[in-house]
This record gives sequence, structure tokens and C-alpha cells, in this order.
Amino acid sequence: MSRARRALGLALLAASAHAVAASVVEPPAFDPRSTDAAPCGTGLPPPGHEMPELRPGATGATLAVRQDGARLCYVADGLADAPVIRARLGEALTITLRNEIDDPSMIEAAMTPGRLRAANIAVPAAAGYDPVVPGMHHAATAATNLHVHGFAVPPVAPQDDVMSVCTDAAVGPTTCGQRAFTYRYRLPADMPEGLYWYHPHVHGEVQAQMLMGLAGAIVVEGPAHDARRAAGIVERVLVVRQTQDQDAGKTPAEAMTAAPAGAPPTAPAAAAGAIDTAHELLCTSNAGIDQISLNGTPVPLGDVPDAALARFEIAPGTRQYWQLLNAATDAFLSLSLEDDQGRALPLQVAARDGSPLADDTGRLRHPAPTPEAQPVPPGGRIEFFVAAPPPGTKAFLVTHAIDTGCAGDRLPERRLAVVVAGGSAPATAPPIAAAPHAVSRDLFAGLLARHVDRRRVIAMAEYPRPGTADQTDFYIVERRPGAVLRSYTMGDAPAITVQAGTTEEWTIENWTHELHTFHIHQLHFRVLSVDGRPSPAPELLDVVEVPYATATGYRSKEGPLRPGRVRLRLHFPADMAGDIPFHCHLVDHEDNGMMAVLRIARPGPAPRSVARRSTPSPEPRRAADAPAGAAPDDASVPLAMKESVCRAKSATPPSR
Ligand SMILES: [Cu+2]
Repeated sequence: MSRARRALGLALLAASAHAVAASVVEPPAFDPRSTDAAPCGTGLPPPGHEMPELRPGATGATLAVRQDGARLCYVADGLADAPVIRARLGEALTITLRNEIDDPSMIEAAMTPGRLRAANIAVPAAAGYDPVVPGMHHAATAATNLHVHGFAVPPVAPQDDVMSVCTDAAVGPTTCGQRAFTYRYRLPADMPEGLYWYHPHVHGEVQAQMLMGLAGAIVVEGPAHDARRAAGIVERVLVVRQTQDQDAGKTPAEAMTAAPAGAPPTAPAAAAGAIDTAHELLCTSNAGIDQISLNGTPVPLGDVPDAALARFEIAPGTRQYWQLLNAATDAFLSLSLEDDQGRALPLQVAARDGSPLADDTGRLRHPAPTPEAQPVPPGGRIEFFVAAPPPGTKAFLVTHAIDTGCAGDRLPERRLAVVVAGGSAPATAPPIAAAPHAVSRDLFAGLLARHVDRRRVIAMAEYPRPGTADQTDFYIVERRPGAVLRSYTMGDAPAITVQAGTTEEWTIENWTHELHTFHIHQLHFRVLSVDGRPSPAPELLDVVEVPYATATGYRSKEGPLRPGRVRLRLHFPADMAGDIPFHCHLVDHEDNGMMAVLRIARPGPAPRSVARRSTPSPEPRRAADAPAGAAPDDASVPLAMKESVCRAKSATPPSR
């Protein structure tokens, strides 16, 4: 859910799309060439469009960020068509990012935070309530930078440093001190091979810049890619983006329905020792449906003719390898391949988030083809084999309707593409059963076997800003004694410091009524359990969906809410030492505070006392989610996190 003033730029985008649909005037032909008159090209790509490829290697390539009104685009080799960047394990990748943005006001208009110019009124500490100190409105700078999502490279310039590296726009503040920056990545030879992606990461402007067009895929090639190529398997890159955020622009008063009947008023007594989340029982009444696109082409809603869909041909009797990125700002996907009767066809998933589902030990094997829908959260990737449908039939790539929680967005079923048998097979194409699955050892191997040095509980929450009608603040905070809810503000000190070489288990809790995701830079983690259900084959991911909270009944010992939970195991390699952001990848939430920084400290002569950091956790209450020494459950940790909304409702709205 995002709440903000309607973004002018996005409204313009939407309006122009509607105007095209409603008028008889032919839309401009698609021409991705970037010119002075049309910096981001003209027209929309036809369904099934393939983005150009860019192979910068060590010598490098330039990626310019250009602007055409409410649109932003990545331009390479003169084409405003976010290239698929191809890189190679163990090799250097050099990219110069140049900022050509010339109208920051369009980004300002597309940003979701409200119009607050002053710090919000802090809620005074009182019995039962603790201060909430939200941030304030972030004015658009039009600075941009490049995050290589998922790359296991140091968070240190000139590699993936999103905290201190940025580039200034052609017009606007000059806070970055540079118009261009050359990123020099050294891809480890043992990084997982597969689909990654790039997007801006200037805090407060991530959603605006992504909605306006900034996101692209990176394919990191290695032995598995080589094996597929040798076998003649065609690879296809699919990028889902989001161009609108419809539910913005409502006030919380408009957007929220009443709490369920019988909900008690927020009372300190109900909150003793736990997050007081009575207001989290509020739902929203979203009516809008966000527009998504596939490789730049709008994805239609409802039952549409096949001609409106991307059409992909697969040579009869063969299969292809599809690499799909969900670069949407907040739209989840749930993918299936279906025949024209709506029956799910088996899908063989090979990798997620750039990581093979099998490991080199044989402990984790490639799953059998499954007809089950495959979730792909915002920021996530999935790679799978698609077999040619029998000649004369067709199949559809579908994303199903998703329940995102009563405060989440509406996500209806949509068809993304039609798949038919056609074309001729490459000479080397193997029969379907013989596709190779190369699995090499990666730097996250052995994670499941590592000794766990420490366990933490990380809570996600969201509260309407006290005293105002147009802003929700989002939080991600470690639950520990003395913790205070505070939205992240650029420059905040690291929330957590760990020693390089250690391993931790984090339980991520979602105390809200909408889905969130957890993403951490630099690292892949294994997902051990979801809502207490152990994963039979813990996946190695860099972004994971965190289920929404469920009401427990008001007489429950647990309080009114049971948070959704995922339990993760993370290892902190010395090579990744530095300050690493972790955040929700519904990027509006990230922009509005659901972000924090983890510091990986290099091993030094005087590490922190291990004994002090290894205080035994209290016994968890829920056996299902409680292997020995599991993370503590909600009521067992003394907390200083209590929401303050009800108390603050009568506060004077801050000046705007
Ligand atoms: Cu979120």
C-alpha cells in the first residue's frame, strides 16, 4: 500500500495512455532511439518486444539516465530501452552512470511522501506510550545512482555503494558533487549465476524513479548458461515493471475502513510487553489496479484477444529457458503456465533470485516440474524451463490474483503471454528430458550447516503519521529491549553491527495487514520457515515475501495480532564488509522508512565480546516454529515499541 498525493507525472503517464486508448489517432510508432526531441524515444514497444543487450565487460559502457517529462529512461548505445546487461562470473563489469535528468519537479510530483516540510510532532513519552520520531518529507533531488540487486560485491565504492555514491541531475541540487560515476564491479567467480537487475537507490526517490521507468535486467553468465547454450536451449529475458501506483492519493481517512467490530480502543494495558497494534487491524479500501508491463508493453486486464499479448514461439518438441524479473514497485506475481482450458501445466523451476534451487552437495535437488503457481515478489526473479505446447494448441503465461492482505493492493489475474509451438529448433536442441543442470559451488554454499552465532527478531510495522491525513510511516526495527520505532532517514547510524564471518538467524515479523518483502543487499539467505512451517528445501534468495499478520481474537494471550513470520539464515562474508541496507522491496515502503542498515565489521584485533552477544534466547512458545534455540516469540521480549497513533490523533497537524 502506498499513500501519497497523486503523482502528477504518473497521472500524466496514465492520462496519455488513456488518451491513446480512447482516441482514433494512431499511437506513435515505437522508436527507442534517444534524441534531443525525444530523449526516451517514442511509442510503446509491441507485445513480445525484446530489450537490447549490453555487454560492457571490463572496458565498460555508459548508461545515461535521461528524462522526457514524466518518463525516465536508461539509454545505452543511443537506445532508450533499459538494456539487458550481460556479465560473466569472475570478470569485471564497468558501467559509467551519467545523470541527464533535467526536471526534478517531475520526480517530486511522482514521490509518495506527503508534503510535510517540518519534522512531525513527536509523541511525548508517557505511561504506555513511547516516542515515535518519524522522518520528514524528502524533497526530490533528482540525484540517481545504480544498485546492482543481488550482486555479492562489496558495498563499497566503486562497487555497490548506494549509501554514499550518487550523481547529480543536470538541473537541481549538486549534493553528490558529480554528474557521472564509474562503477567497477568485480564479480566473484563463486557468486550464484543467473538473473540479477539494476535500479536507482536514492533513498526517498526509489519508487518515483522506478515508476518513471528506471529498472533493467542483468544476466550473470557462467557454466550453467554455457551448458544451455551448447545444448541449443533458447533463453528469454522477461522484465515485469510497474508504471502506476493507483492507490496513492487517498487520505487514510478515505482509505481506511473501521476496525473489526469489538476491537477495543488502544489501551496501554493491552500493549504491555508487546507491540500495541490495535490500529494495524485497520484495512484499506483500494479500488484501483496498478498497471504493469512486460518488456515495456502494457499488460492488459481481463479477457483480451491473443494479439494483445506477447507471443512466444518454442520449436516443437523442445523447451526454452525463461528468466523473469519482477521489477514492479509493489506488485506481486504468482506465475503459472496454463493451457487454453485454464489447466495448469507443469513448470520446471531451475533458479530463484539468481540462485539454482539445487546445490552442489546434492542435499538440495532440482524440484520436479510442478503445476503449482510460483510466487515472485517485487524484486524477485524466477528462471524456469518452458516446453513447447503440442502443435495446434497454445498455452498462456498467467499471473494469478493474489491476496495481499486487507491493507494491501488489488492484484487481479492477468495473462502475460501466449505460448505456441513454432519455428524450427536449433540444430543442437536436445529432447526435453536432456536439458543440462550445471550446479557449481557458490559463496553461500554450506549455509545450512553453519553454526548460528546469534538470533534476532526484526519487526515490520506501518502507522499513519500522527496528526496528519496524508502520510503513513513505515518501520523495520530489531525487536530488543530499548528499541524505539523510527523511520529510516538517510545518514542514520547502522541499526545492527555484526562481525564478518559470523552467521545469524533472523525472524522477520510482519505486524501489518499487508504483504511486505524483506531484501538485504550483498547477501543471499536461506528461508528456513514461513509462518512456522519449515521449508523442505530452503531456497537461497535475496528477497522474500513476509506474510501479513492475522487476527487472533481479542481474548488471545498473544494479543490481537499474530505477526506473519519468515525465519532466515544469513552468513556475513568478510568480503562484504561495510554498511549494507536491508529493507522492504515494496519500494514506497522503503522510501518512507522501512529500511535500516547492517554494518558488517571486518575481523579486527578487538572484536566485540562474543559471550555478550550470545545471550541465550528465551524458549519460544510455538513449537511448530521452534527448533532448538529458535528466535524468541513476540511476548517474550521486553519492548519499547508501542504505537502512538490513537493518542496522537488529537495532536495539532504540523505545518506543511
Ligand atoms: Cu513493505
